[in-house]
Amino acid sequence: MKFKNLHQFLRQEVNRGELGTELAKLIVDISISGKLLDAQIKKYAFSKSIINSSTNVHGEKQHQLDIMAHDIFLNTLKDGRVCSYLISEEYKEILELDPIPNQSIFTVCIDPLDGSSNIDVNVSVGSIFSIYVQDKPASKNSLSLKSGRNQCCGGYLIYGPVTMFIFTYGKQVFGFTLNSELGEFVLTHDNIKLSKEGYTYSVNEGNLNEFPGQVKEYLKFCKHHDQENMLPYKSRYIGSMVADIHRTLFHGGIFLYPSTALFPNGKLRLIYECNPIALIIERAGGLAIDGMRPVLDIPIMSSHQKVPFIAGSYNMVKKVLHLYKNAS
Ligand code: AHM
Ligand code: MG
Repeated sequence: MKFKNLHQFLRQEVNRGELGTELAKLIVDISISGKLLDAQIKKYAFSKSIINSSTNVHGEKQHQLDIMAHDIFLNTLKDGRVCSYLISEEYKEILELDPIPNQSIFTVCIDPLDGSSNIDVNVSVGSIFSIYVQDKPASKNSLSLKSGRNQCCGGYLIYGPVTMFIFTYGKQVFGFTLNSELGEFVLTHDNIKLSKEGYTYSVNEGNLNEFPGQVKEYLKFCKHHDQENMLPYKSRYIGSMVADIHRTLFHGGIFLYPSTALFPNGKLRLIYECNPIALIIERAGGLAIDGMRPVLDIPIMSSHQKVPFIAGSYNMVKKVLHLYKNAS
């Protein structure tokens, strides 16, 4: 593949009419936040002095890096002056920024640092983002995002052995890798596709007894022996969604965070965790559902709403969908 950094790529896409200038600027701002955060993670991941005992809006333990990550995205987007509203996992209210007047109205939704509970053991973590463009000014308290189908762009950064930036707008999913010598994201994966079949399942099986019957039945299927059909499937669960999804996207498979008896809406949040991942998975040829319906069709009711989430290779997720439909 010919060398192309993120700026060259975006400029070409703008020239071709595939991408608007303002959206291209937002993508650049997100990539800058990712580079800054990457450096902070490497510096502070094991630093005991910055682990604090605060809790976020969801009552979950917050790592100091969660707060740093939020601040990095907020400040970069503020300076970029393209984003109008920011919704962050780490902040209860919708944040109103100060964009240059008379341009499109963009709302960015972010999970600034997903999987931060894994940081101290050097497991890959990530940032997840979703972008909407609105026609008319929205009121700060009720943004009319409607559903994930309206995202104009969605993606994630994964901070692993190498840092990658995966995103989609239009029809394709692109992957860029941070070249540490150049300090730049370089196009390494053009038009990423997810295989229709997969042979790996990824779920926190400690919750098995709490799962709906359909999920229990599917997991039973994953574990039965049928060599011809590559069963039993392999079990792989990191507990850092970006890492589990990244493996699923590149190797095929299924990721599940279903409802449980205690948490009927699961754990993951719709607008800044599930929707952007669902957009990538669908664009790559896979499927993402909450059990009965595509995640991207779920009406957005509030900023921090949770949904059950099942995503991955098309045929695997379809099988779970059938189990849900047959049971209803
Ligand atoms: P976080 O946003 O507070 O990091 O929580 C989300 C994470 C996901 O990355 C991961 O899929 C999930 O929580 C793991 O949850 P569990 O420990 O219940 O399996
Ligand atoms: Mg998260």
